[in-house]
Amino acid sequence: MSERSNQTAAGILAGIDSPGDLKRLTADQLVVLAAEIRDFLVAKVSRTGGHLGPNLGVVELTLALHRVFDSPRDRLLFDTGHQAYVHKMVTGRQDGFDRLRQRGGLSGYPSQAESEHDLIENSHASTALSYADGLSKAFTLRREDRHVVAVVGDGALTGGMCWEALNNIAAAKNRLVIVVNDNGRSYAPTIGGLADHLSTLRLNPGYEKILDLIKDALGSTPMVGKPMYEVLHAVKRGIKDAVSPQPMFEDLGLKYVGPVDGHDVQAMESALRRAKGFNAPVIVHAVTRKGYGYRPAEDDEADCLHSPGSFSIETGELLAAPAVKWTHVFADELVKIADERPDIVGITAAMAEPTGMATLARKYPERVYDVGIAEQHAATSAAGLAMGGLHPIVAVYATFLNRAFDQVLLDVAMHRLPVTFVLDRAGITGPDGPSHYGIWDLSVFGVVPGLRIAAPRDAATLREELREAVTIDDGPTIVRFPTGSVAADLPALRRVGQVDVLRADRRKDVLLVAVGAFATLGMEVADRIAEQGYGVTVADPRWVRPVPIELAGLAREHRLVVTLEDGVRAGGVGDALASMLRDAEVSTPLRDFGVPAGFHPQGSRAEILAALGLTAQDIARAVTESVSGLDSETVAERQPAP
Ligand SMILES: Cc1ncc(C[n+]2csc(CCOP(=O)(O)OP(=O)(O)O)c2C)c(N)n1
Repeated sequence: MSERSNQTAAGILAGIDSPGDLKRLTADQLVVLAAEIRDFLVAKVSRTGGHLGPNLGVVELTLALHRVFDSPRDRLLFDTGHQAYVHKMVTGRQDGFDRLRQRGGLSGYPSQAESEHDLIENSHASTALSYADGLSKAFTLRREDRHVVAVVGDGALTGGMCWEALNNIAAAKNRLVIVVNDNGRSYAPTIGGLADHLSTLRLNPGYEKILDLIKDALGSTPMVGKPMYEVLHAVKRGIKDAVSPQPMFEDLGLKYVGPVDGHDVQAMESALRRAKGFNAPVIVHAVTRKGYGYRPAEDDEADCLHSPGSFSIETGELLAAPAVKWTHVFADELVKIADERPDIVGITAAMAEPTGMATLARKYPERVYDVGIAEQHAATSAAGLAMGGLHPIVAVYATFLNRAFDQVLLDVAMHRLPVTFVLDRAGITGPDGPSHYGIWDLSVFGVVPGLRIAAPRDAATLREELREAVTIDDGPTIVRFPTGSVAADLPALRRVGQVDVLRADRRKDVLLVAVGAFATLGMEVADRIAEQGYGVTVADPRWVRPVPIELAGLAREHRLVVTLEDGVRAGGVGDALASMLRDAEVSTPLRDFGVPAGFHPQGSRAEILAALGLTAQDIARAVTESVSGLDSETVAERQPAP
């Protein structure tokens, strides 16, 4: 490996600006290039943070793809898209890596705005095969002579959409290449029947022999002639049926090529060329190693440095000082609750460590279920667990529960089942960009009858509200909190019904209803409004759906109601409170501050909130203008108490 500290592209890499440049390289040059790419990735991602392990694992695979296919005429689709860095590097975007995932910088996922080589921007897993199915149908119908190639990980293959797509792809019989990037891992080792099948293959000593066999035969013969293929095919069938998933895919009606050593460019190229020639749906099974070529990533048991923040190149250790994160508070409290209540079980959708569910799994392994990247299944499986007398906690990122709306609505809520969904990374998250923002949950799940949503403001209320959630036994609950470190506890002055009052000035001009972690922002806004001579009450509803009725009484006493939430305004808590005030015939005007519905670009959480005008300064200015514009009648004159 060359010098890791090398920050700019050098050697062969510096001369690669487009896929055409790759096609001119010799086999030896490709080996050097792969090493240079790894150095580049490690150097850049060590500074910006980003998806390291997955990209180190697809270097050769990506080079082979671009040499065999003709992007953008042929369409390369990356499932999830977190493994597209190498693709970006060879499609003219090396310079962007200094500002990877930063505001205005290179996206961490494919992005149509960045390049004609990119198509799918969605970073939610298991979609690429469906896109590919549609694209290949379109090319066929329009008689366009173009190939569609989808790269999908074994982790993403645990998502149900992939199987729905495979079923259709097999039936449609169109020309389509599916590259399964099988590294045996999602974040952690991939779970499930398919994963077991694939890992049996990897562990089988016969497999190594097959790889050697294929390598020997194909390594020196990039273009495999038909006779050679027939021989190999015959040899492989003999050994491989016992150790590969070929029969499974072939039973589905898909051709299968593999297993291929995904770190051997020549072998990958040969397999892809063969697949390309089939003119039918075909699976190319590439076996790779997550984090390949960078020891700290290969050795990282938790997730092969799946997506670290900035880190030391020498050791792979993170540079950020450890801080108490929302996730840790949840994880620790969950274990305490589970100690007391044997009916508490956990579900994670392939994200045990990032959601904190791993803490429970370490203590009670038999009480935590990793269902794979299968949020819909997670919700309905939780319904089944609840029907069986347990209280499941489903811990997912807020953005990913969107997928399971129907399951939450009908499978869980309609059956009034006690399932608690814990939504981590709610609100504006940051560098992962628009498809990772957890800004839809309050609106989307706010309409689910019988579902109660808690938005804790700090560590103490997270513990408290989680405990309240698990005592609710006649329907589902959501507990949602943001990303990052948890700020200092914000104690309440008093509790009115279920509402915490955090500040109560003598003058009652503005009632500021702050949702969850925005309570801290609310207190800052209140300070600024108070400096202008207005009196402010700051209330944290704690449970935001249904909206607590106590807020109607508080609203009646004030001249203006202001809501602050870290979620889309449309259908959010502000909307819900406005509707509740109308029903209660409270005519106090309401201004709601939240995230405009839209696909907001990446950046740090603070940058994005500032761009959206969700800073104490901006909100205070707007509120002060509103309240100063109100007539000076007293509240009592306008609204006689009922
Ligand atoms: C619907 C959904 N759930 C969860 C995630 C979070 N996630 C991102 S990558 C990943 C693992 C993907 O594993 P795999 O497809 O095998 O790719 P690898 O990282 O191993 O290359 C997960 C769970 C996601 N992107 N989408």
